[in-house]
Amino acid sequence: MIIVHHLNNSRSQRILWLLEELGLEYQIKPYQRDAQTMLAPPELKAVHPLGKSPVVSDGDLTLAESGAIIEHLADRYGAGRLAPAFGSVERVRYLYWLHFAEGSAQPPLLLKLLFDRIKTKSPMLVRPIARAIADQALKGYVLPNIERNLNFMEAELGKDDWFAGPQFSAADIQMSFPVEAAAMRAGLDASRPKLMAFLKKIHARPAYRKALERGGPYSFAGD
Ligand SMILES: N[C@@H](CCC(=O)N[C@@H](CS)C(=O)NCC(=O)O)C(=O)O
Repeated sequence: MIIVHHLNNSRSQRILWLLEELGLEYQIKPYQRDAQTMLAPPELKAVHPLGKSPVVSDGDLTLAESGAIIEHLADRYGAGRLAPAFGSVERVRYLYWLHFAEGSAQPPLLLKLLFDRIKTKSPMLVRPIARAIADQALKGYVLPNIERNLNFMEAELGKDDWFAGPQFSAADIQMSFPVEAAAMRAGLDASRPKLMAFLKKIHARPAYRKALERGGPYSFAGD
């Protein structure tokens, strides 16, 4: 039995969605973020030393890192579904987006989340200074990188219906988190119609909805 160590409002929602798309049986072990810090509870460190979610137990295997989990599950149980054939151009695009999501798209989104929090939550006495530093980092580095990434993603989705090509793939599941996070808190809006249409299409998929039912509330609020 596959067990998904699932933290509320987190990337592990993608794994539930993938498992629903593949029609596999699985168990959810739920964990709750600390309401103040948004961090995962210490129990997750007993499952994997980094104590982050998602982590999947699959028989003797314990695997963390969403991209690796998605690739493993699609290769082991997909029987050709949700992953383009080895040797095809789409396979390379698939690999690219599987890695881009966490390697390039998420870091500036996480930095924005942190700097936005510093601006509103630092102690009153130092808040003006904290705000000035955060604004400088946001303006000089974070926001231009988010903008460039979103422009690139929008242009790529103009080439085909999905990130890796004409067929829906697990790369779209992996990319859903940064696209959802950008829509929630980084200004992605109707000015980028391809990305907005992508969100609409994935949200309408029965497996996406089923995964939400099983995983519980999901607001893309945390990282
Ligand atoms: N690159 C990792 C990131 C894992 C990660 O940061 N997970 C977040 C949830 S979305 C987490 O566990 N945050 C709580 C914490 O850091 O304590 C992946 O894709 O699995």
